[in-house]
Amino acid sequence: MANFKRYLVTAALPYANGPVHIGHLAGVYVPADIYVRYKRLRGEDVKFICGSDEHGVPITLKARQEKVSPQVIVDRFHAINKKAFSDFGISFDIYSRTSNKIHHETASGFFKTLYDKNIFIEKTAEQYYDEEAKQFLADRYITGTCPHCGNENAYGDQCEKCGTSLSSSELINPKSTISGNQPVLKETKHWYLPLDKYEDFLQKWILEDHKNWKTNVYGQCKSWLDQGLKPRAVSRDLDWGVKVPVENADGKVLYVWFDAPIGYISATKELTSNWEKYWKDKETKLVHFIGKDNIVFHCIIFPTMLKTEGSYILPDNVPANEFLNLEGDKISTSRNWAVWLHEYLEDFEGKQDVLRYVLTSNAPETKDNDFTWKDFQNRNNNELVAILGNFINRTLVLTNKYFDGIVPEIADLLLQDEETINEIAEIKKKVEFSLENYRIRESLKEGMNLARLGNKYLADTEPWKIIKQDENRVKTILNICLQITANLAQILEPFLPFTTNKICTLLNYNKLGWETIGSVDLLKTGHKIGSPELLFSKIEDAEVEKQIEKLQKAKIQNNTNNNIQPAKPNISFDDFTKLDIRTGTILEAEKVPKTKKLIKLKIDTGIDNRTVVSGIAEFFEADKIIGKKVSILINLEPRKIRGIESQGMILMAENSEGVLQFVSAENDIENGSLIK
Ligand code: B3M
Ligand code: ZN
Repeated sequence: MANFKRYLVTAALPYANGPVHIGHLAGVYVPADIYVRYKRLRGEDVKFICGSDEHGVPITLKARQEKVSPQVIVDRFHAINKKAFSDFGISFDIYSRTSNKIHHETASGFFKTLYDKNIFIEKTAEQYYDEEAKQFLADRYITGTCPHCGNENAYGDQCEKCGTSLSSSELINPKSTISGNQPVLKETKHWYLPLDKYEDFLQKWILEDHKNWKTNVYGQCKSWLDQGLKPRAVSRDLDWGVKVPVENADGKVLYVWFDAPIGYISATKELTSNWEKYWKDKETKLVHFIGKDNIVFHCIIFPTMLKTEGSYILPDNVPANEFLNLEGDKISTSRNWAVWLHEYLEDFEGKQDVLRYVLTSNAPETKDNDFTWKDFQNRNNNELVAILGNFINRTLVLTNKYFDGIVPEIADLLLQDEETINEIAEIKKKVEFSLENYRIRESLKEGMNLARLGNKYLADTEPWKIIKQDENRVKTILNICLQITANLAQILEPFLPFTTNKICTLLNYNKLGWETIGSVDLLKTGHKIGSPELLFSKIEDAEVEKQIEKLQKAKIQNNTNNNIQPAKPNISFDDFTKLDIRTGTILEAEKVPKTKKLIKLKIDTGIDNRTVVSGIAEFFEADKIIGKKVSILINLEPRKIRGIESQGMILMAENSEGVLQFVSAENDIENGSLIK
C-alpha cells in the first residue's frame, strides 16, 4: 500500500433542491465524517470537502413548481443544509456552493482546457423539444416508459425503478414534464466526452489496479465497462448553469454532472491557496464518499475528465454505499417519505449522536437497509443507555462516592486486570483495521466493545461488594475503569463526537490523540474528575410514536394529492362506443410457467368462453380467483403473449401504490351484460 502524506476527502454535493434526509446521512455524510475525524485524530493532514450542487434540472424543476427563480431555491436549501450539517457535527472544512463565482471560473476553465486539447467531439443531433415551452428537454424535463422495466415514469436520464441510466431517445411514449405534451425532435449541437476512447485506460485503472474497491462499486464499474462505453454529452440547452465557454454556444451550459464534481476542486481552491498540493501531488490520497447512484460519475466519467486534463490525481477509493429505506419503503423527497435532518435536530434536541449511532450501526454498506423508529428507540435504550452510558456513569459515580472524584492509584495488577488492559489495545487495532477498509459499521461495533469490556470488568470485579474489606483492590479497579473511560472518549470520537466531548468534560480531560489509545496512564493518579451526569436518556414509546404518526400523515397526504394519475386527454363519444366491455366470470385460472406476473384465465363472457392472459399474478393466487366476477374488454385485437393467444383484457383498478383490484359490477348481473 502506498504511503500518503495527506488526505483529500470529498462527500457528494447534495442538490440544493430539498433538505438533507437520513438516507443521505447514512450513505455518505456520516461515514465520511467518521473517516475524516479518525484521520484527524491520528494527526493526518486532511481536508474534508463538500457543498451544494446548485445546477441541473432538479433545481430548475423545483423553481418552476414554485414559480420562483432557481437562485431562490438554491439560496434556501443551501442555508438549511449547511446549518443542519454543522449542527449535526459533520465536520466539513468547507461547505461551498456551485453557484459561486470561483466555481463557474474553475468549471469553465476545466472545460476550456479539454476543448483546447481537442478532447471533445462536437456533434449536432436531434433531441426532444417542447414546442409550447420552447425548450429542449434534457434529463428530468422528459419522462416516459422505461424500455427495460416498463416503469411509466422513467426520467430522460435514469429510471428510478430499475436504476438503469437512460438517454431520452430510449424512452417509450416520451412526455414533456413542463407541458405534458408529446415533444418533437429538433436539431441541436453539443459537446461529447468520448468515453469509449478511454476504455483501455479505465479497464486497467479500475479492473486491474483497484480490485480492492468495495464489491458493489467494482461490480457496477465492471458491468459498465463490459457493456462498452459511449460518448456522453457534457453540455445542455438550458439557461441555468455554467455557460459553455466557447464561441457559438449561446443558450448552452455545462451538463450538471460535468460541473458538479469540479465543485470539489473549486471548494478546495476556496478553502486554501495550497489547493494544488491536495489535487495534483501523488502523495495525496483522494477519497470520494457517495451513494450508489453516483458511482458511474465518480468512477468513470470524472476520472476520465481528470485524466484527460492531465495534471490531476485520481481517486484512490470510492467507498459508495447502498440505500437506506425508511419503515420498509424507499425514501422519497417528492413523496415526503423521509426523516429530514433539520426536523430531527428540532425534535430530538441534543441527540445528534443517537442518530449518528443508529445510522452507523445500520449503515447500508453492502446492501440496502431499513431505518425504523422502533430500531432507533431500541438501539438508544439497549445500547447507548444500557451499555455505554451505564458503564461510564457507574465508573464516575463510584469514583466520586469512594474517592471524592480523585483518580485512585493502582496497587497490584491481577491477571484479570492485565487481560482487560491488553484487550484495549486489541480493540484499537480492530477499529483501525475496519476504518482503513471503510467498514465503518464494523468499526463502531468494535469500538462499542470497549464499553462492553468495561461493563464486564465491573460485573466480574464487583467493587461495591469489597470496598469495606479491600479498599486497595477497589482503587485498582476504578483506576482501570477510569482509564477505559478516557480511552472511550478517544476511540469513539469519530462516531459520537458530542458524547465524547461530554465525557472529556466529565473527566476534566483533554483528548491526547489516537496513538495514546491503549494506554492506562491517560488519567494521572490524583487527577480530579467532575461530578457524574447521564450521557444518554431513554427514548419513550410516545416519542417514536409521534414520529411514526408524522410519517403516516405524509403518506395519507401523498395518496390524496400526488400519486393519483392525472386525467388523460379527452376522447370523442364515438371512440368510447367502440369499446365492447362486458361482465364475465373467471372459470379457470393458472399461472403461466416461468413468468412472474402472468395468469392464464378462461372467462365466461356471456357470449363465449375465451382465454385471456393477464399480468396479475403478483397480486392474486390463481386458484383463489376462480368464480370471480370481472369486467372484460372483448373486442381488443387478440395478441400472443408467451405463445398463448389472449382474446381480450380484464379491467383492473390500480391504486397509487400499484396494487391491483378487479373492477366488477356490484350486483349479481348476468354474464355478457354490456358495460356502457
Ligand atoms: N448532486 C447527485 C446527488 O445528490 C449529485 C451529487 C453530485 S457529487 C459531485 O445524488
Ligand atoms: Zn426501468
